[in-house]
Amino acid sequence: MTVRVGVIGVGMIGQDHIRRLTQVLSGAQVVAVTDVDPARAQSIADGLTSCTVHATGQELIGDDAVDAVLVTSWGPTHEEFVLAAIEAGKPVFCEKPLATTQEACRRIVDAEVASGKRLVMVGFMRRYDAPYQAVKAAVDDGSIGAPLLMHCAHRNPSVPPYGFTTEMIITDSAIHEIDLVRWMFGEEIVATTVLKPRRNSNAGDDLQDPLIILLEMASGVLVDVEVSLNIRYGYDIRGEVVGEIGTAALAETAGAVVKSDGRYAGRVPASWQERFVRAYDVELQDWIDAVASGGFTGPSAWDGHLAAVVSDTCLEALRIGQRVEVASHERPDFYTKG
Ligand code: NAI
Ligand code: ISE
Repeated sequence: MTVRVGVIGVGMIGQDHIRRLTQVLSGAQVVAVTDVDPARAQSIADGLTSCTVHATGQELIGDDAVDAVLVTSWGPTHEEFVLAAIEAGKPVFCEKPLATTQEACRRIVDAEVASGKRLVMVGFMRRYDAPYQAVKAAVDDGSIGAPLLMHCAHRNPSVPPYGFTTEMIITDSAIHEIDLVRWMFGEEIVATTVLKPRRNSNAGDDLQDPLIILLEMASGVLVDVEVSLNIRYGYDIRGEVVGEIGTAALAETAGAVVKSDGRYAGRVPASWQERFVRAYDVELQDWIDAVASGGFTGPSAWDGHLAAVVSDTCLEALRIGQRVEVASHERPDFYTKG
């Protein structure tokens, strides 16, 4: 079966996902697109075979030719499109964040549970990244002993000088680590503290960049996350788990480390598109295969909801400058089945 996909929001990642669906992966066809910028939607459709341009996301979701929906519009618009896809009974892949508040995520969870069918996958692609999977394997097989700490760095070369807020450092960037450590250690985050180091003078005037986010896991594992959004030298994602008898760290580079003339050098990726290119491929292929077989896979709406609960807690910790405990939430049975 070829899965006929409709894409809502054809900006940076929407276009990148369309490229992989049409040129890299198998089993999918992009049959419809929409964007609040209709000219952009039209120019993307013009580059595809038999692709309809819809005026709105709702219209696209209602199109009988669309089997499954890919939501790659701005975060605040995700809720309405994911809810509409659930209502239409169509599988939906939603880029992170699932929605921008825990209340909005909870409405999605409730709607999915009420529908009786798992339809939502969230784009936490780091779970599909081979280096992160290798670190998790070392944690799971006991070769570094019980994990005690994890050091993470999430460095972007730059973000636009306007429109990117300090809160988005948490809700848009650190949300990846929030999901990642729940997956890495198979347990929940119970408390968080957010620290404000000296400000990078390359950041926009209103941006407190970098931030240090401390995440306390239920077992006592402590995770520190440095998020720097204007570090200029490249897109650098680091992670190292410290265990009782060893450590496991993301490999420094996916390419070669070249040693010559008394020096060594390797490439720092330029962007998230470059660093995680394979992870996005594997993630979306996994989704297409699951949709084609009538099943489900990947990070769930519940994962998206819990990530939002923690990111809301981080926002509170940032606001009051103190440690804040994360409220516990009982997982509906619906999300433990299968
Ligand atoms: P972008 O601004 O480049 O693209 C968003 C597109 O959505 C724009 O073309 C905009 O016109 C369109 N749009 C906004 N509201 C819409 C609506 N109501 N209906 C239809 N179209 C609408 O943003 P970008 O960077 O592509 O991010 C999109 C989403 O993907 C965000 O949620 C972001 O957090 C996520 N993202 C995820 C990444 C990952 O590593 N998994 C990487 C980059 C973005
Ligand atoms: C962007 O939206 C992403 O999701 C990238 O993966 C992340 O590294 C970046 O910080 C975000 O702005």
